Amino acid sequence: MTKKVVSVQDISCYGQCSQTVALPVLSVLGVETVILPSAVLSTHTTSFEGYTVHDLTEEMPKIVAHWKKENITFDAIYTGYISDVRQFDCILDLRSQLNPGGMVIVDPAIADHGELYPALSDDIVEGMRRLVSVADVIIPNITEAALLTNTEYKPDFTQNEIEGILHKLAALGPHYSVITGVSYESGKLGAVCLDKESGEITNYFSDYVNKICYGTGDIFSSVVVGRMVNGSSVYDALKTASEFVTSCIRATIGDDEHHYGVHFESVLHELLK
Ligand code: PXL
Repeated sequence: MTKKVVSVQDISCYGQCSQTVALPVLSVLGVETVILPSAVLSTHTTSFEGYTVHDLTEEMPKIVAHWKKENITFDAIYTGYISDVRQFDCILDLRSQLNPGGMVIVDPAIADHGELYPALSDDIVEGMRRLVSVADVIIPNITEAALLTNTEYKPDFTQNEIEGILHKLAALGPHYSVITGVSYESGKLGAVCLDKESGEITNYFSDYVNKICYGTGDIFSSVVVGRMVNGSSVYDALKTASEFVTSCIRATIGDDEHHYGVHFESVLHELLK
């Protein structure tokens, strides 16, 4: 049976991130994707100036209430960029009403390169900790992992330090704590994961491609969600996601005009394998 996922994140109308990448990626992985938009923005907030933000905090509970009346349920809740701290109550309600016992996968998309995203306020971190505490899987980058665990950020954490942060993330609640964008040797970049129950840490690294691209975290998480909701192990999900993001970045090399996202469309077929 086709699995059904609700993707809770913003619509950045232009910019190849959040809902506009979650939809195609999850669809190609054979998952029915329902969206609960947290906000509508003209663009995402990291590569553009003067973007517009229309917050949907008031609308979200009404959408959830209607779904409840229709007896709609989900196999998984997937959350990304949340534009206002008041939205966490709605997401926790969605979980208890429409997804009891289902999977919760949280990409705490709040920060990168040591900085909170510009349109967010500091209270988003505490709200995100509440959501992380009910998650099965969390997929922060290094900056987000540091913020969630009150660890001072630096760009070059050692393997020991990363593993210390993984244990602190696990203490917040999730079964699987992943950190993305980790590198322990030059030429390799990937993700590390702590399974709280077994205590096992697994790593998957792919070839590092020397180009900075936006939107790759959202593509990575969408692949992990699609694979895991279809029953794959966390290791296989991380492997598919890392290799796919690497392909997306390679597909964007040479197009210097394309600063805001990656050309995922030309390699999307790789997910059909
Ligand atoms: O890719 C994460 C993301 C999602 N949504 C919005 C963003 C960002 C990152 O900057 O600004 C609106």
